[in-house]
Amino acid sequence: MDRRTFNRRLLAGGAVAAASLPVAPLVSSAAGAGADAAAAGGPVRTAPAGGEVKHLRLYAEKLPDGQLGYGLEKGAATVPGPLIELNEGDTLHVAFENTVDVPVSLHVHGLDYEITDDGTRHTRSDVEPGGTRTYTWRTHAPGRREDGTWRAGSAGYWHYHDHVVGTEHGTGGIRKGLYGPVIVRRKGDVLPDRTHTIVFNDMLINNRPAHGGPDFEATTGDRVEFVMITHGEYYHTFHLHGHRWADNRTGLLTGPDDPSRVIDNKIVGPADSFGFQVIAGEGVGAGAWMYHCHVQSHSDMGMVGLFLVKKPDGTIPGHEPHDHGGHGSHG
Ligand SMILES: [Cu+2]
Repeated sequence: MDRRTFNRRLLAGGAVAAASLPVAPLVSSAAGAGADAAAAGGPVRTAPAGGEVKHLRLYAEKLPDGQLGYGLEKGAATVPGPLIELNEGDTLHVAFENTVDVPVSLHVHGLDYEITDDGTRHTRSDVEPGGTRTYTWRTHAPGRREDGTWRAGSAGYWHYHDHVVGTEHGTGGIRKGLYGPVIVRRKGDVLPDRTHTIVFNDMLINNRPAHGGPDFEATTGDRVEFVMITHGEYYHTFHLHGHRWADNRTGLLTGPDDPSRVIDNKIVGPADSFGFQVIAGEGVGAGAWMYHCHVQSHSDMGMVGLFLVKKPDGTIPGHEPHDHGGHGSHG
């Protein structure tokens, strides 16, 4: 799929499409539904070694509904913003253009950046309306320091957000949608067929209306990755029905002796992020599998969406479309 088609898809699909990007190097570009990917049982694809210097253009924009978003091209902003993928050792230069009528910035978690690129007003690293600025993010592989201690690598499920709209901490920008996912992979990490981003932001998911999803589609056997980020004022618990993951860096066990705890529910608070992979419907089959905040009043108020796992023939047993106690569409 070429870039124009990709952007049309983003425009047509809105926030759901943005949160459902198939995976490709650096930034997700659309591909056929799993066409380029090995299903579970086939050979897995793994991340290569990093070390590349990459460039990206990113725009901050006002969306038609008054929210704010980041996008890869003008007119293509989404909430959450685009998934940025790197491999340990990569350097990324983000040429960031602010098309909004107030200063906006870009602040990243987990990666290496100099103080002048931290995206705050007090280092003057925000961008005036109409302005452009390049932020440089670096990553590194783990290794031993000269003193013998171990230095962690950059690999992880991270995120970026505005740090200046509304307050000195970007409280207004985050509330309106200026946030997005970053994944840094280690050489050999298992690559998913597709990646979905779920952001609990105050009492909403991906800034959508309560009870409005988003829903995510897969076919049984797909290797599906979720990036889960939290923003706003509240603590939540993220729960996914019928699927579990390991509470470690990748969400995957490395073998029978991996001591990581296996969970299907996780406490999350503002600016937390984690990720994991599941095999869709593994051991449980197709279905409209709910995910939600498990704080009961929060789920009752609509912090819920569906992981729609289809049979190979495309059907979902027992599922009536738009049947999750809400009115969300799915892409
Ligand atoms: Cu909650």
